[in-house]
Amino acid sequence: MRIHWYPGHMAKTRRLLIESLKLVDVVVELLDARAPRATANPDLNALLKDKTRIIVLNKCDLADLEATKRWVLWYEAKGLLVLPFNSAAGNKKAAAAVIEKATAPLVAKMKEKGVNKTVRAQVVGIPNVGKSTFINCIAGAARTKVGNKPGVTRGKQWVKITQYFELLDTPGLLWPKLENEAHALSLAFIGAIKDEILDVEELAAQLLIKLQKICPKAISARFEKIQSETRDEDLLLAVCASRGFLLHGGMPDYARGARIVLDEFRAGKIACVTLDEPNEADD
Ligand SMILES: Nc1nc2c(ncn2[C@@H]2O[C@H](COP(=O)(O)OP(=O)(O)OP(=O)(O)O)[C@@H](O)[C@H]2O)c(=O)[nH]1
Ligand SMILES: [Mg+2]
Repeated sequence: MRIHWYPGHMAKTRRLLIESLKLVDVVVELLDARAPRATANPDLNALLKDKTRIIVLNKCDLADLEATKRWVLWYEAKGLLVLPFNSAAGNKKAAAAVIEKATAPLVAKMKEKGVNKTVRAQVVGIPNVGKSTFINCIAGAARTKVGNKPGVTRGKQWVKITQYFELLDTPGLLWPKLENEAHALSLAFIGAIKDEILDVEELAAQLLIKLQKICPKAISARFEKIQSETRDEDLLLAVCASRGFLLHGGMPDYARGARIVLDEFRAGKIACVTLDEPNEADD
């Protein structure tokens, strides 16, 4: 399945990012803990230059715990500050503390000059990764709009946390070309690409094939008609059979089956899985 993606507003979002980087001391890059590699923007290294950067492995409640530990070690080995986090139910102190740690040298330097530095942090990441939720978590209140679909935040928004600490929310940024097909699929599985532009039945079928490989027991437990011997091309049919999704005339309701597979996967109801590993060849 080839995923074509070139929305016009992404170019604008990229410009916005470049502009706003000039205003901040630190960048908090939110990755989805279920697919840290696929959700890392390959452009960001060049854009950030030597800007202080923190990695947050967000939605870690939906990812495989052991895989998250491996990703944390991998980022730490690169000398980066990294925090596995659940923004939907997270410890706001832990998130604020990691930003404080990253900016402590700058704050101390300014203090020596008699200035109480206001730390400004920008939160960046792909659409729907949880940027606005992360900011609300630190703020302890619903200060930015969130939603369970990509493209909710449309412009930049400053959120003042304390007199000396401000966070910048920005729209999600997807790079224009998704050259790596596996990464493109992962982005679509986790809901970073609008379903409206995708063939959801094909997407759900691909997701079932992937899950059958990485967590066969969980997938059979969720959809009882899926067995270890179920062929790849019959997985969606087995989902429909498991839930009794039939159209008039007895044909399987593939559209409904596909919707359920995507929704339940994204909500972590099938299994907590991580789709990519830190030691793959393309590092
Ligand atoms: N389970 C879980 N859900 C989360 C977490 N963080 C965010 N969410 C959910 O993910 C969805 C997207 O969150 P947003 O904060 O709107 O994402 P965003 O990155 O700001 O998205 P855009 O503004 O569209 O780029 C919402 O339904 C949140 O409740 C998390 O750590 N765990
Ligand atoms: Mg947002």
